[in-house]
Amino acid sequence: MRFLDVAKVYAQSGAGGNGCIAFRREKFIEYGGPYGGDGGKGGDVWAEAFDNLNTLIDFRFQQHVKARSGEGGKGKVMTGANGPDAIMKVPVGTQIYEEDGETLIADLSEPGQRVKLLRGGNGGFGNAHFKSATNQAPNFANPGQPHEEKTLILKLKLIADAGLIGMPNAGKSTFLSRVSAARPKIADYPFTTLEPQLGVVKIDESDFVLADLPGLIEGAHEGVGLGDRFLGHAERCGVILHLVDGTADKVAQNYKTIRKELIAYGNGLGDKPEIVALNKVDALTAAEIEKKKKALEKASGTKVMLLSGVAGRGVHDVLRALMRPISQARAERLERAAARRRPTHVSLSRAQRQAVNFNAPIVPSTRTLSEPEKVVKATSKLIKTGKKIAAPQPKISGANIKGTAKKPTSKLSAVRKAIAKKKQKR
Ligand SMILES: Nc1nc2c(ncn2[C@@H]2O[C@H](COP(=O)(O)OP(=O)(O)OP(=O)(O)O)[C@@H](O)[C@H]2O)c(=O)[nH]1
Ligand SMILES: [Mg+2]
Repeated sequence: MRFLDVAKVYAQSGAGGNGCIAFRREKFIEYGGPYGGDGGKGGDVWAEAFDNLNTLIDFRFQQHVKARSGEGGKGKVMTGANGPDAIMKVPVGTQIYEEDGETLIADLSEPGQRVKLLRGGNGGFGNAHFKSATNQAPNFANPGQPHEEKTLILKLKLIADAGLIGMPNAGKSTFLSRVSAARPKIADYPFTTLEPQLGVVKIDESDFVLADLPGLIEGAHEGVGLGDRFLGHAERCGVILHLVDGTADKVAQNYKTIRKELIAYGNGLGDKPEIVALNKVDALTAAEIEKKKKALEKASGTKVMLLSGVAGRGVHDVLRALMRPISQARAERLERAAARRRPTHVSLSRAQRQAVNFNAPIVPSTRTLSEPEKVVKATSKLIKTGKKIAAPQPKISGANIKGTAKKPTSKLSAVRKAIAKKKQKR
């Protein structure tokens, strides 16, 4: 199977179905009224990450992904069928970009992860929907919403735990074939490996995925040789195993050239944990090994491991050294995944909401309490403190005691009294 790590795809969602204009015409049903159903919704376009895929080659042959449109509504208030969704099956590690190739839309880094890329149009309402008291026979309906379309760039960045980096002929493929069941092409000419190869390495009860990447040469970031296109696959690696060909004359210079390319590529490759190994030590004398190791240690500033992919020397030590940063990177990845799944919504108290929403201090109410409210407050204080305090007694007006109440003086009796006074005067 061919390896393809970049693909351009035209995606289109489904349009919504049109609403229907129909009227109920039945014997003995007078004024049957509007009877047109709504249109169905158009299909969405999704991308889903699958574990068992490892190349974007499918999109070389299928460059158009289209979801079906919703069906139109029908008479008898029948709603049209929804258009089925279209699902782009991509390998885990695929990044989806806008047409410019730089604006990231989605990064599918976990199996089963799904993302909706385009939304299908809603179906239009049929004329039965518009029936109202003032318009009992609407003779109009909505058309369905149009589809959405987009050109997408898919980029696959393999999810390997460790990446093999080095100049052509450094012995990268030989090392991969030594430590895993992978069988990459090995030959003594540069650029034998033209596309990344993966292998599963087993070491001390655990295993990891090692990626053999095509060789880099000076100016790779400007497109020299195979360019730095494949370095994208090292972006997600937890550690880089930098192999330096021990049989070359200038090991320190070769090391620096590759470092320059990693830094020029960017995306954090320059800062990734790196393990430097002097390869092909089986073909060197002890003095040569010592001299080249020293030169390499000076150039890299780290401990240099001695390795021979062919003879198997130092292989286990290198694998164990790789395992440490790999475990750390895995733990970080798990943490990130857990953080993504953790609900971000935190419910706030009313006081916190008030402070957040209005950014205003919480001021106690200045309203004077009514008599019953005072009683309630006093009682609740009593309950809280557990103290005995006298509950306020209700005021007793004279009207409540028998015999003491003043007789109500009506207007009529006042008038009668005034008439009686006048009579006495006469
Ligand atoms: N003596 C010796 N030769 C080796 C060793 N490892 C690899 N070679 C030889 O080096 C040559 C290149 O090996 P490859 O594994 O194809 O190198 P590569 O780094 O994958 O090269 P490209 O794919 O071209 O980048 C082959 O002829 C191997 O036999 C080693 O440990 N010792
Ligand atoms: Mg190779």
